[in-house]
Amino acid sequence: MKKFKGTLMIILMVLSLLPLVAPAAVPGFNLNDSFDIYKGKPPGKGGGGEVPQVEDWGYARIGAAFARSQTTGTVQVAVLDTGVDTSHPDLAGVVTWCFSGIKRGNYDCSDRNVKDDDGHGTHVTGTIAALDNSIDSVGVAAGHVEIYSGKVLGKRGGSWDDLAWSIMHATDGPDGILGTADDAEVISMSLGGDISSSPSTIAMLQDAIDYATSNGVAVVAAAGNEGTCEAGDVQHSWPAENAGVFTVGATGIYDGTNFVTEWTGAEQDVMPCFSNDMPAGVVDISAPGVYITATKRGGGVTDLSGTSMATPHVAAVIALLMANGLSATQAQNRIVATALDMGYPSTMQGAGLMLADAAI
Ligand SMILES: [Ca+2]
Ligand SMILES: [Ca+2]
Ligand SMILES: [Ca+2]
Repeated sequence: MKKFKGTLMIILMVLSLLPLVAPAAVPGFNLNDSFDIYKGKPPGKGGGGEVPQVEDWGYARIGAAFARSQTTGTVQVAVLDTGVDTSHPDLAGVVTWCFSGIKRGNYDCSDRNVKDDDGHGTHVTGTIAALDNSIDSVGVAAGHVEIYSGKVLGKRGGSWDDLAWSIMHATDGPDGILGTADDAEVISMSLGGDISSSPSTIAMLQDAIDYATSNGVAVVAAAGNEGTCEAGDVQHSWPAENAGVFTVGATGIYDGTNFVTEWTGAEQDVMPCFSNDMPAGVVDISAPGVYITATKRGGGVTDLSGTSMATPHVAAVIALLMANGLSATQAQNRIVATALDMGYPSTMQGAGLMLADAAI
């Protein structure tokens, strides 16, 4: 009986996502975290698991501490993801507004409708905003951001309609009114999917993105993790491919044998094969995305890899630049102009590795 009920619920959920007419199969989008999810085990079990604060290698590599030291002010960054564990001690007070794109409404951040039932959104949020204190990790824009958590992904992925709604909802901010101080400055999306078979879905998403960018919001998205390192093997992903989106590939640091997790200055910047090689002009920038240490759902930290992990580094640096008074466009141009060319095709690395200390 219980099983039947569960099956029925899933069928109802699927039906509710289908369009009323023209039921062409449009795949939903998924987390860009297919590479090496939840590497390692957290210390302790079932939450807690607090560790002395560690600065992730990526934080060091891009010069985040210096960039933070040169920043005044605070901006709002919307993370559209699986939700955020707002009870995590290293994210205390960081998330100031929660909404569900799936339910199309605002919720108290402790409500189950915005709960992070995966851990992906909690990790992404930590990379942007984990507190600079004595525990766990530290965010690239720590102390200079408030996070808006928009839950757009459930256990089975998400729908494009919900994502488009959420982009516009985040742009309007908590008061629901466009053009006020609480509007998001940055929207960070560590997600994507191939909707090349549905121009109408791409257009619907583009309208939402245009609403954000035309109102001064920086829209950042992951390139995707379907790359193969085979020349000419071009991958597609949206919203990465939508016009006006600042699209992010992943880098790691390499000691000649392995990707490593401590930046000493002697390592090579290497792009992992999973980072998508996309049509010309799509990828804008690259950022750390291999073995990234950040906040784990339930407490403590964990390492994850993917363009999902690179994206919040870029969202955070745009936030720092905007906190200093730059526009979204100026911030993105600054990051591109000061990037380090790693020698990869621009279809994969964009302008190269983002250097926060140079951009600031
Ligand atoms: Ca911390
Ligand atoms: Ca507003
Ligand atoms: Ca782009």
